[in-house]
Amino acid sequence: MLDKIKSLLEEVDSVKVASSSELESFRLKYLSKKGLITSLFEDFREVSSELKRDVGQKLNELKQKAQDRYNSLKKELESTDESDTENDLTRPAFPYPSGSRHPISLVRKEIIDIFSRIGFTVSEGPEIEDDDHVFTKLNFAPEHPARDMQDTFYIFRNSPEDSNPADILLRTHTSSVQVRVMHNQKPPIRTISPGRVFRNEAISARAHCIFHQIEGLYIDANVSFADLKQTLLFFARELYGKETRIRLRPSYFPFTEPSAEMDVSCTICGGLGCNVCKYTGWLEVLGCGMVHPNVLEACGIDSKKYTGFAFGMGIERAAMLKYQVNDLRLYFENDLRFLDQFKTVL
Ligand code: 2U9
Repeated sequence: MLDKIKSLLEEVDSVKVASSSELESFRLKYLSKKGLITSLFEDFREVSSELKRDVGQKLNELKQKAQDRYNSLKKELESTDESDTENDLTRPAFPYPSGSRHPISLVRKEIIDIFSRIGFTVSEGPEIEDDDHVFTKLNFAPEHPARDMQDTFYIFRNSPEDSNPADILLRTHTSSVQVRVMHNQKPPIRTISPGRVFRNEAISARAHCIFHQIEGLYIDANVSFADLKQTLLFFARELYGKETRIRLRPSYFPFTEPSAEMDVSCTICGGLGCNVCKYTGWLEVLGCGMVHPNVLEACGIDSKKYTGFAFGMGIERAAMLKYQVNDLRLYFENDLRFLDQFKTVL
C-alpha cells in the first residue's frame, strides 16, 4: 500500500490540465467519493495495526497533496481563462471599427471610372518637377506670373546668370505628366492624369496650397472642338446626372487655343437659381481647350498631322459640389467627425 501511495503522490504532483473539463477529470479520478484516494481509505481498514500509523500518515499526506494540487490547478486555469472565452462560439464579436474612403478618393475614382469607360488610360508622374515640364513646354512665357515664387514652390532655383537653367519645383498642375506621356508615346493618346498639385497660396476656406487635379488629354488626327464638347457632355451627365446641361465660355490658358471654361447646370436647383449657384443656374467645373500647336511641337508631336484637346479640373471643387462641403480645409484635416460621414459611400 505504501508503494501505491508513493506512486500516486508522484502522479498527482506531475498532473497538468489545459481546460476546466480536464480539471474535473482530475477531481473525479483522485478526490471524488469513487476516486482512487477514497478507495485507498477503504483499503486502509484492512491494514495491520503495526503499519496503521505510518500508512495513515502517508494517506493523509496524499489526500492533502491532491487537494492542494487541485486548488492550484484551478487557480492557474482561472488566470488564463481566455481559452474558455476564445472557444465560446455564442459570444458576440468585437465591434471592429471600419474605416472609410476619403471624399477626394471617392470622387477621383468616380471621375477615373467615367473616363475609363470611353477609352482613357490613367498616367501618373512626379510631384517634384522641373521648370521645363511644368512651364516651358506648356507654352508659358519666360516672364509668366505663374513662374513667380509667390505662386510656385521652388525647391531649387538658379540665378538668371547660372549656366544650368533647370529650376526644380513642386508641380502646379498635372499637365507636366501629360508632357511626359507625349514625349514617350505616339498618338493616338487618350489619357487622364490625377494627382496632387502645389501652389503658393495662403490657406483659407476657399484656397489651399495643396489640392488635387485631374487633367485629360486626347491627341490624334482630326480631333476637333466638337469631340471635346461631346466628351465633356458625356462626363458631366455621368458625374452630375442625366439631366445635366453644359455651357462653354471663352477663356485663356497658355497651353490651349482656343480655351474655354465649362459650367454645368446647377446640381442643386437644376438651373432655376439657388444660393449654391448664386442664382445664376450654373456652376463652373473645369477648364479646357484645343492643345496649343506650340505645346505639341515642344513635346515632339507634328502639329500639322495631329490635333488634340485637353481639360483640367480640381477634385476638391468636384467634391464640394457633390457633397456640399464648402470649406476646403476639411479635406486636409483628417478629422474623423468629417471622414466618418463618408462611411456608407463605397
Ligand atoms: C497638355 C496640354 C494642355 C489641361 C487644361 C485646364 C484647361 C484648366 C484648371 C482647372 C481648375 C486647373 O485645378 S485647376 O486650377 N485647368 O483650366 N487644364 S486645359 O491642358 C493641357 C494639359 C496637358 C499637354
